Amino acid sequence: MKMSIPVKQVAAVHDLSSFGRTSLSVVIPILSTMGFKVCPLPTAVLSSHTRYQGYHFVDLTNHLQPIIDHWQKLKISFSAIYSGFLGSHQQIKIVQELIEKFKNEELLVVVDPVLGDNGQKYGTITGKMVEEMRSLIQMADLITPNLTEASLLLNEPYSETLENGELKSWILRLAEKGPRIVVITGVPNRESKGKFSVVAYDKSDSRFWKVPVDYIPADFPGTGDCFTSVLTGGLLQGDSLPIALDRAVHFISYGVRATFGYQYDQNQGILLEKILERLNMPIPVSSYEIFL
Ligand code: PXL
Repeated sequence: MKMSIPVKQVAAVHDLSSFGRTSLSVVIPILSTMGFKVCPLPTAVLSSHTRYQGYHFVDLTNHLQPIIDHWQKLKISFSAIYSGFLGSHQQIKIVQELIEKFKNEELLVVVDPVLGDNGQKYGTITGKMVEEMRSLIQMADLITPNLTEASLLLNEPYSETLENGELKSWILRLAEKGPRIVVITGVPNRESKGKFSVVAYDKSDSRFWKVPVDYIPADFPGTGDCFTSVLTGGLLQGDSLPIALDRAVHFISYGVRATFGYQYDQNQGILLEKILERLNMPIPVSSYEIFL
Protein backbone atom coordinates (compact mmCIF):
# COMPACT_ATOMS: atom_id res chain seq x y z
CA MET A 1 0.00 0.00 0.00
CA LYS A 2 1.32 3.42 -0.93
CA MET A 3 1.30 5.69 2.11
CA SER A 4 -0.44 9.00 1.55
CA ILE A 5 1.19 12.16 2.83
CA PRO A 6 -1.32 14.06 4.97
CA VAL A 7 0.79 17.25 5.03
CA LYS A 8 2.64 18.59 2.00
CA GLN A 9 6.42 18.61 2.33
CA VAL A 10 8.75 21.38 1.26
CA ALA A 11 12.50 20.95 0.84
CA ALA A 12 13.97 24.26 2.01
CA VAL A 13 17.50 24.95 0.79
CA HIS A 14 18.74 27.96 2.78
CA ASP A 15 21.33 28.81 5.39
CA LEU A 16 20.67 28.66 9.10
CA SER A 17 21.65 31.99 10.60
CA SER A 18 21.47 31.70 14.35
CA PHE A 19 20.81 35.36 15.01
CA GLY A 20 18.87 37.94 13.03
CA ARG A 21 15.69 36.30 11.64
CA THR A 22 16.66 35.41 8.10
CA SER A 23 16.53 32.25 5.98
CA LEU A 24 15.61 28.98 7.75
CA SER A 25 14.81 30.84 11.00
CA VAL A 26 11.85 32.44 9.23
CA VAL A 27 11.13 29.95 6.42
CA ILE A 28 10.38 27.12 8.87
CA PRO A 29 7.94 28.95 11.20
CA ILE A 30 6.09 30.58 8.30
CA LEU A 31 5.59 27.42 6.26
CA SER A 32 4.78 25.37 9.37
CA THR A 33 2.15 27.90 10.43
CA MET A 34 0.68 27.69 6.95
CA GLY A 35 0.36 23.92 7.32
CA PHE A 36 3.44 22.57 5.55
CA LYS A 37 6.19 20.32 6.76
CA VAL A 38 9.63 21.77 6.10
CA CYS A 39 12.60 19.51 5.41
CA PRO A 40 15.62 21.82 5.71
CA LEU A 41 18.71 21.33 3.60
CA PRO A 42 21.02 23.80 5.38
CA THR A 43 23.53 25.34 3.00
CA ALA A 44 25.61 26.98 5.73
CA VAL A 45 25.44 27.73 9.42
CA LEU A 46 26.20 31.30 10.46
CA SER A 47 26.39 32.86 13.90
CA SER A 48 24.25 35.66 12.44
CA HIS A 49 23.27 36.87 9.00
CA THR A 50 25.95 38.76 7.08
CA ARG A 51 24.85 42.26 8.04
CA TYR A 52 26.43 41.86 11.47
CA GLN A 53 30.20 42.36 11.53
CA GLY A 54 32.44 39.37 12.31
CA TYR A 55 29.95 36.56 11.66
CA HIS A 56 31.15 32.96 11.86
CA PHE A 57 30.38 31.03 8.64
CA VAL A 58 30.33 27.24 8.32
CA ASP A 59 30.04 26.16 4.69
CA LEU A 60 28.07 22.90 4.40
CA THR A 61 28.74 22.27 0.69
CA ASN A 62 30.29 18.84 1.38
CA HIS A 63 27.27 17.70 3.38
CA LEU A 64 24.51 18.47 0.89
CA GLN A 65 24.97 15.46 -1.37
CA PRO A 66 25.00 12.84 1.42
CA ILE A 67 21.79 14.37 2.84
CA ILE A 68 20.14 14.27 -0.60
CA ASP A 69 21.32 10.68 -1.16
CA HIS A 70 19.75 9.64 2.14
CA TRP A 71 16.49 11.40 1.23
CA GLN A 72 16.43 9.39 -1.99
CA LYS A 73 16.89 6.16 -0.05
CA LEU A 74 13.99 7.19 2.19
CA LYS A 75 11.90 7.77 -0.97
CA ILE A 76 10.78 11.18 0.23
CA SER A 77 8.66 13.20 -2.16
CA PHE A 78 8.16 16.94 -2.06
CA SER A 79 5.40 19.30 -3.13
CA ALA A 80 7.93 22.09 -3.41
CA ILE A 81 11.65 22.70 -3.47
CA TYR A 82 12.40 26.21 -2.30
CA SER A 83 15.95 27.53 -2.41
CA GLY A 84 17.37 30.78 -1.06
CA PHE A 85 20.81 31.78 0.23
CA LEU A 86 23.47 29.33 -0.95
CA GLY A 87 26.86 28.87 0.71
CA SER A 88 29.12 28.45 -2.33
CA HIS A 89 28.95 28.40 -6.12
CA GLN A 90 29.42 24.60 -6.08
CA GLN A 91 26.10 24.28 -4.26
CA ILE A 92 24.19 25.55 -7.26
CA LYS A 93 24.89 22.39 -9.32
CA ILE A 94 23.88 20.27 -6.33
CA VAL A 95 20.55 22.11 -6.08
CA GLN A 96 20.01 21.62 -9.82
CA GLU A 97 20.53 17.87 -9.37
CA LEU A 98 18.21 17.87 -6.36
CA ILE A 99 15.49 19.38 -8.55
CA GLU A 100 16.13 16.81 -11.30
CA LYS A 101 16.03 13.90 -8.86
CA PHE A 102 12.86 14.95 -7.05
CA LYS A 103 10.93 16.18 -10.08
CA ASN A 104 7.28 15.11 -10.09
CA GLU A 105 4.19 16.43 -11.83
CA GLU A 106 3.09 18.67 -9.01
CA LEU A 107 6.50 19.84 -7.85
CA LEU A 108 6.69 23.61 -7.44
CA VAL A 109 10.27 24.84 -7.81
CA VAL A 110 10.83 28.18 -6.12
CA VAL A 111 14.19 29.90 -6.46
CA ASP A 112 14.75 33.05 -4.46
CA PRO A 113 18.07 34.14 -5.99
CA VAL A 114 19.47 35.60 -2.78
CA LEU A 115 22.46 37.67 -3.92
CA GLY A 116 22.18 41.16 -2.47
CA ASP A 117 20.07 44.19 -1.64
CA ASN A 118 20.14 47.97 -1.96
CA GLY A 119 22.40 47.75 -5.03
CA GLN A 120 25.09 45.70 -3.21
CA LYS A 121 25.98 42.00 -3.16
CA TYR A 122 25.92 40.26 0.26
CA GLY A 123 29.38 39.62 1.81
CA THR A 124 29.71 35.96 0.79
CA ILE A 125 28.37 36.32 -2.77
CA THR A 126 30.96 36.04 -5.54
CA GLY A 127 30.75 36.78 -9.27
CA LYS A 128 30.80 33.03 -9.93
CA MET A 129 27.73 32.59 -7.72
CA VAL A 130 25.88 35.25 -9.70
CA GLU A 131 26.80 33.44 -12.91
CA GLU A 132 25.67 30.05 -11.60
CA MET A 133 22.47 31.55 -10.22
CA ARG A 134 21.62 32.59 -13.79
CA SER A 135 21.53 28.91 -14.67
CA LEU A 136 19.63 27.82 -11.53
CA ILE A 137 16.71 30.15 -12.27
CA GLN A 138 16.21 28.32 -15.59
CA MET A 139 14.88 25.35 -13.62
CA ALA A 140 12.46 27.33 -11.47
CA ASP A 141 8.69 27.71 -11.77
CA LEU A 142 8.81 30.85 -9.65
CA ILE A 143 11.62 33.32 -8.93
CA THR A 144 11.51 36.27 -6.53
CA PRO A 145 14.52 38.56 -7.03
CA ASN A 146 14.57 42.02 -5.53
CA LEU A 147 15.62 44.85 -7.80
CA THR A 148 19.32 44.38 -6.96
CA GLU A 149 19.16 40.67 -7.74
CA ALA A 150 17.22 41.24 -10.96
CA SER A 151 19.92 43.66 -12.12
CA LEU A 152 22.68 41.14 -11.26
CA LEU A 153 20.87 38.28 -13.03
CA LEU A 154 20.42 40.40 -16.16
CA ASN A 155 23.83 42.05 -15.94
CA GLU A 156 22.18 45.47 -15.99
CA PRO A 157 23.22 48.47 -13.90
CA TYR A 158 21.22 48.77 -10.68
CA SER A 159 18.53 51.42 -10.99
CA GLU A 160 15.72 52.53 -8.71
CA THR A 161 14.14 54.65 -11.40
CA LEU A 162 13.12 52.19 -14.09
CA GLU A 163 10.25 53.22 -16.37
CA ASN A 164 7.33 50.77 -16.32
CA GLY A 165 8.27 49.62 -19.83
CA GLU A 166 11.87 48.91 -18.76
CA LEU A 167 10.68 47.03 -15.70
CA LYS A 168 8.39 44.89 -17.85
CA SER A 169 11.20 44.18 -20.25
CA TRP A 170 13.45 43.07 -17.34
CA ILE A 171 10.68 40.76 -16.15
CA LEU A 172 10.10 39.32 -19.62
CA ARG A 173 13.82 38.72 -20.08
CA LEU A 174 13.92 36.85 -16.77
CA ALA A 175 10.83 34.82 -17.77
CA GLU A 176 12.48 33.93 -21.09
CA LYS A 177 15.21 32.17 -19.13
CA GLY A 178 12.66 29.62 -17.88
CA PRO A 179 10.49 30.48 -14.88
CA ARG A 180 6.74 30.65 -15.41
CA ILE A 181 6.27 33.27 -12.70
CA VAL A 182 8.66 36.16 -12.13
CA VAL A 183 8.17 38.40 -9.10
CA ILE A 184 10.33 41.47 -8.50
CA THR A 185 10.19 42.90 -4.99
CA GLY A 186 11.05 46.33 -3.61
CA VAL A 187 10.29 48.37 -6.73
CA PRO A 188 10.01 52.11 -5.93
CA ASN A 189 6.77 53.51 -7.31
CA ARG A 190 7.29 56.16 -9.98
CA GLU A 191 3.79 57.64 -9.78
CA SER A 192 3.44 57.99 -6.04
CA LYS A 193 6.53 58.85 -4.04
CA GLY A 194 6.76 56.97 -0.76
CA LYS A 195 5.23 53.80 -2.18
CA PHE A 196 6.92 50.59 -3.14
CA SER A 197 5.52 47.74 -5.17
CA VAL A 198 5.91 44.11 -5.85
CA VAL A 199 5.48 43.44 -9.56
CA ALA A 200 4.79 40.01 -11.01
CA TYR A 201 4.25 38.25 -14.31
CA ASP A 202 2.73 34.88 -15.12
CA LYS A 203 3.85 33.53 -18.47
CA SER A 204 0.94 31.07 -18.67
CA ASP A 205 -1.64 33.84 -19.11
CA SER A 206 0.73 36.74 -19.93
CA ARG A 207 -0.68 38.90 -17.13
CA PHE A 208 1.31 41.39 -15.06
CA TRP A 209 0.31 42.16 -11.46
CA LYS A 210 1.31 44.84 -9.04
CA VAL A 211 0.79 45.16 -5.29
CA PRO A 212 1.70 48.62 -3.94
CA VAL A 213 2.58 49.17 -0.32
CA ASP A 214 3.36 52.26 1.77
CA TYR A 215 7.03 52.76 2.49
CA ILE A 216 8.25 52.87 6.08
CA PRO A 217 11.81 54.16 6.53
CA ALA A 218 13.19 50.93 7.94
CA ASP A 219 15.36 48.21 6.51
CA PHE A 220 14.82 44.84 8.16
CA PRO A 221 16.88 41.89 6.92
CA GLY A 222 14.98 38.70 6.20
CA THR A 223 11.84 40.35 4.85
CA GLY A 224 12.59 38.87 1.42
CA ASP A 225 12.76 35.38 2.96
CA CYS A 226 9.47 36.01 4.80
CA PHE A 227 7.88 37.30 1.59
CA THR A 228 8.83 34.30 -0.57
CA SER A 229 7.84 31.87 2.19
CA VAL A 230 4.31 33.33 2.44
CA LEU A 231 4.01 33.49 -1.35
CA THR A 232 5.08 29.84 -1.66
CA GLY A 233 2.73 28.78 1.14
CA GLY A 234 -0.17 30.65 -0.48
CA LEU A 235 0.41 29.04 -3.87
CA LEU A 236 0.68 25.60 -2.25
CA GLN A 237 -2.63 26.28 -0.49
CA GLY A 238 -4.21 26.99 -3.88
CA ASP A 239 -4.28 30.80 -3.89
CA SER A 240 -4.28 32.59 -7.22
CA LEU A 241 -1.03 34.43 -7.91
CA PRO A 242 -2.40 37.93 -7.09
CA ILE A 243 -3.99 36.75 -3.85
CA ALA A 244 -0.80 34.97 -2.78
CA LEU A 245 1.13 38.17 -3.59
CA ASP A 246 -1.38 40.21 -1.58
CA ARG A 247 -1.02 37.93 1.42
CA ALA A 248 2.77 38.08 1.26
CA VAL A 249 2.98 41.85 0.81
CA HIS A 250 0.49 42.64 3.58
CA PHE A 251 2.08 40.17 5.97
CA ILE A 252 5.47 41.85 5.55
CA SER A 253 3.95 45.30 5.76
CA TYR A 254 2.15 44.32 8.97
CA GLY A 255 5.38 42.85 10.34
CA VAL A 256 7.28 46.05 9.61
CA ARG A 257 4.57 48.12 11.33
CA ALA A 258 4.44 45.76 14.31
CA THR A 259 8.20 46.21 14.75
CA PHE A 260 8.92 49.79 13.72
CA GLY A 261 7.37 51.45 16.78
CA TYR A 262 9.85 49.82 19.13
CA GLN A 263 13.30 51.27 19.78
CA TYR A 264 15.01 48.25 18.43
CA ASP A 265 18.06 46.99 16.54
CA GLN A 266 16.62 46.66 13.02
CA ASN A 267 19.23 44.03 12.11
CA GLN A 268 17.21 41.56 14.19
CA GLY A 269 14.49 41.63 11.55
CA ILE A 270 10.73 41.93 11.97
CA LEU A 271 9.12 40.62 15.16
CA LEU A 272 7.80 37.55 13.43
CA GLU A 273 6.67 35.84 16.64
CA LYS A 274 4.14 38.62 17.23
CA ILE A 275 2.44 38.23 13.86
CA LEU A 276 2.74 34.60 12.79
CA GLU A 277 -0.87 33.81 13.69
CA ARG A 278 -2.07 36.34 11.15
CA LEU A 279 -1.08 33.86 8.46
CA ASN A 280 -4.20 31.88 9.28
CA MET A 281 -6.58 34.84 9.22
CA PRO A 282 -8.47 36.00 6.15
CA ILE A 283 -6.53 38.74 4.38
CA PRO A 284 -7.65 42.08 5.86
CA VAL A 285 -7.03 44.02 2.65
CA SER A 286 -6.59 43.10 -0.94
CA SER A 287 -4.87 45.73 -3.02
CA TYR A 288 -3.54 43.98 -6.07
CA GLU A 289 -3.81 45.73 -9.41
CA ILE A 290 -3.25 44.76 -12.99
CA PHE A 291 0.10 46.28 -13.95
CA LEU A 292 -0.33 48.07 -17.27
O1 PXL B 1 17.72 37.41 3.93
C1 PXL B 1 18.66 37.04 3.07
C2 PXL B 1 19.88 36.48 3.77
C3 PXL B 1 19.97 35.12 3.93
N1 PXL B 1 21.05 34.55 4.52
C4 PXL B 1 22.06 35.31 4.97
C5 PXL B 1 22.01 36.70 4.83
C6 PXL B 1 20.90 37.30 4.23
C7 PXL B 1 20.81 38.74 4.13
O2 PXL B 1 21.52 39.51 4.69
O3 PXL B 1 23.03 37.43 5.29
C8 PXL B 1 23.23 34.65 5.64
